[in-house]
Amino acid sequence: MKIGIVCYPTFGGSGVVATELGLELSKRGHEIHFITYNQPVRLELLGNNVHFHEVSVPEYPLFHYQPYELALSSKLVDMVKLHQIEVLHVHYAIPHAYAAYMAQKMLREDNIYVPIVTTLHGTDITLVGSHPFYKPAVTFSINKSDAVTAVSQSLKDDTLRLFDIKNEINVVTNFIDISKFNNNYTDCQRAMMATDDEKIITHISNMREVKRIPDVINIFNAIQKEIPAKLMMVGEGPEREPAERLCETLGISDKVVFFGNSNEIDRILCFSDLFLLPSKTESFGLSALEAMASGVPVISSNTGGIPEVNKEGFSGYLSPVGNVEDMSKNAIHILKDETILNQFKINAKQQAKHFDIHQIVPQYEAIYQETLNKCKILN
Ligand code: GMT
Repeated sequence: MKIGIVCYPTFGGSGVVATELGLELSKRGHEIHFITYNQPVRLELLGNNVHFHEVSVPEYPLFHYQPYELALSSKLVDMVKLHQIEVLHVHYAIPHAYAAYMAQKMLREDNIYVPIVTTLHGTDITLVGSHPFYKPAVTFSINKSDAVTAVSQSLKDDTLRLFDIKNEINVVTNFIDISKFNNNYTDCQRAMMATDDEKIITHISNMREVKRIPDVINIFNAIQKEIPAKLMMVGEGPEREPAERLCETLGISDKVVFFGNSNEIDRILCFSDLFLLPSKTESFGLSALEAMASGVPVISSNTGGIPEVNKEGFSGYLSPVGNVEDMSKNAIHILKDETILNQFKINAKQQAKHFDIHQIVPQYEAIYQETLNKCKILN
């Protein structure tokens, strides 16, 4: 199949999922065309079956906002025609589903029908999409897609609650290539980060308010009072600077390392003992799954889709949003006893296997095929 994938190419779960999906589909013999404004961050190798088409938005001084959707829908039209793309899979509703719908309409003028599969990722629904300024366009684009998927049952429920949806929503969970998270690195550089008696706690995110970064720092502060520990903060975002200041105020700056964005999170997770994800909302929590795949237990909030990923008392613990005391207590419980910690590490890895890429990608293939068949009958 020739599949066009539209996503945000930046650090962020939806772009990571779209990229990994495209790479796996190409390994399974499909021809993949990434259509976006930059090469996706985790897309390092462009093979024969994987192509990247850049969407450029010319700057024009008259415009206060440059019209990205317009440039994207025009590019989609051109690429579908040039490469005979059969299915467009758009990740993140805003503005991708909307731009794809416009492209579909334009192509129709030339008697080309390309079905659209829209995958909802979370913030496109819970934080941004449901804002009254966007809601009518988001509702319309979801209803006009030929197939819709959500990355968790919780996100499907939220979408049905917040929007007037006429389309069926299929839950296709996020996934992970377990083999990429094999932490038997011979060069796992733990010794560079901590002494043997120190535990390593990690948090990875794009450090926006929704991630509750002060909670991460406060949980770590409580842990380090009981157990020698270091905190690895990975990612960039508006909450980073306030977090660095909070570390200074608490007098723990020497125990916290801020890495910035990293393409090698598997190398950081390979020496981590515990992962913190106290988010206010999270449709899935891909970073928690990546941690678990590396054998790192997770202390998280019990919001959104996280309980579908992190299992209470097995792969980690879940607490109500903002309950720093409970999260700290659970973290210390896991970390203070080596036998308990090792059991949680084994469990975390086992739990991650439920989301292996080889189980999930065929679900997308089936949706593409079904959608194509349905469209052939209708046209
Ligand atoms: O939350 C982020 O930092 C990024 C955001 C995105 O759109 O890339 O993540 C959302 O999609 C991810 C992939 O499906 C999910 O794992 C995240 O839980 C979801 N974020 C939220 O719902 C806040």
